[in-house]
Amino acid sequence: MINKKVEDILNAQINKEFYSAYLYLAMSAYFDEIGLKGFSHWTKVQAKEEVDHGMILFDYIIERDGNVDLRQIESPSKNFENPTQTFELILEHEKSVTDSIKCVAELSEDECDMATRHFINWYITEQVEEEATVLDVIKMLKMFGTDTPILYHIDKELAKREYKEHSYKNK
Ligand code: OFO
Repeated sequence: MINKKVEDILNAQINKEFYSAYLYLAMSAYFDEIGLKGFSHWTKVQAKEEVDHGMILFDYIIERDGNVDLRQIESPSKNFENPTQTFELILEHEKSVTDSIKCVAELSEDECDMATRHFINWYITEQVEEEATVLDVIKMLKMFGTDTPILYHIDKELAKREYKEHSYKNK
């Protein structure tokens, strides 16, 4: 049986991952509205990955004989002004997710739940990758500018992103 404090923080993390999916979907809709199909695709793929992140936690809690507690998901922000500002919001958001993952690691260690401490390592690595990928896009937008022909090429680049399913068993 999983430690109750650890179970609680994992359930809170499920909520954050599903909120992330909502946020990326809101961004995907925004990019679609302004005609950036590649940006829209990229954020939609990310939304699917966020659902996977939530589901891995879900399956892990069940495997540890814990109780999954699905909490209310907040409405995502719709404060999107342009691609650069939106990607900066993504980076800010992912940094906050990284912080909450660190709290899961810290608590599981404090509670001597070494299985969860080990399990959460996958998320720590995933966050490094996510922040780096987002930063690459921001650098691209800042380096090349956002004139229409440039944006057109960046959009084509982002359209190439492929969805790779992650699950508890194949993460
Ligand atoms: Fe789940 O990594 Fe982003 O939020």
